[in-house]
Amino acid sequence: MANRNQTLGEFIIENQTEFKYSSGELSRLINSIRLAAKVVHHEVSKAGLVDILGAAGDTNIQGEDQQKLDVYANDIFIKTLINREIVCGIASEEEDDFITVKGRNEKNDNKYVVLMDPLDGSSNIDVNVSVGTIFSIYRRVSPEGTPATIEDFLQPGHKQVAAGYIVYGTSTMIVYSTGHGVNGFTLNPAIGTYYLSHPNMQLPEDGNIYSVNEGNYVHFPQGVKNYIKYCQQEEGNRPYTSRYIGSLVSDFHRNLIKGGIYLYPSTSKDPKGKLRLLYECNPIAYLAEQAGGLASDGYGRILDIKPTELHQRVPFYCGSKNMVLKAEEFMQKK
Ligand code: AHM
Ligand code: MG
Repeated sequence: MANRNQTLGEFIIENQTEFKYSSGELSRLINSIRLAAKVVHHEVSKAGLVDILGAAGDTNIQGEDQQKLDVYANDIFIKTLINREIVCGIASEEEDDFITVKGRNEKNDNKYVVLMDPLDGSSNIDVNVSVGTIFSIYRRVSPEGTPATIEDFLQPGHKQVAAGYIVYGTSTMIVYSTGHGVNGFTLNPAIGTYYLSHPNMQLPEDGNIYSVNEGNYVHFPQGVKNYIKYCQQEEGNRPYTSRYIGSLVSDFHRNLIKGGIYLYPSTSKDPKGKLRLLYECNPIAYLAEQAGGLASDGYGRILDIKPTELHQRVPFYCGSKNMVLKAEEFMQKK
């Protein structure tokens, strides 16, 4: 029976033996993410005061340049991760190339790489709508003692050793998995502590929510158009409800709790879709599967794709198992 008074710190210690590699290291890594997330939470929660405190590009009262929040979040996560001496490399949506981290005594012996989208859906910031951070963690494949290489980052998603997201919503939450189910922790901002609020999260096998930017409808493949019409037909538990925030973390988080499907298909303008495989789709797909759901590019499992580029895009269909299978069926008929 999960103990809802349990803090994230206690949970990490209690469950670290489940991790098949040296447990302390992964715990320190998750700890650094939880710390950076608190700092970003604090800054995001002030975003509405931007007219008072100064916008990005302005100089604040201390003479410091104000940064855009996504740049700020990127800096905070990178600095915090580097300080813990666990990662040998970091890739971020905000960085063209990956960063190598030499580690203690410049020995290049840290074992993990982290890939992240430090502030996803950041266009929502201006209108006070939830945004998120997404992260993905792998063991390096290059030899310890040498600098991280691109191969460390271009691993298929099923090789992830942990993944998760932070949603900066009405509450700030960390949701993550180390391969033993998915757990969610809610931040009590008054004391800076996360509590286990959503133990062992399970994606309902069926749902009645579909989440897609229907403004792109005319550009969707015929299979997706047919699936959307199917969602809107009156039969059984259909028509489904349409819910789309335009912030992947928030849309996925809602569907994870309530049951639903998120779609970002290819379009005639963007044949590979919009979302990034390595730091958006893979970590969300890992969580979906850990919670009993599925994630597909329309034809096969997201986590089996062998990446070829750091910023690769991929069509994305993710959520309740039976809904993703149905969407695939429509895609494959066409
Ligand atoms: P971003 O990384 O530039 O923020 O873009 C990713 C976001 C996702 O969070 C969201 O689901 C999607 O883009 C929304 O795109 P659109 O506005 O095309 O519907
Ligand atoms: Mg993004």
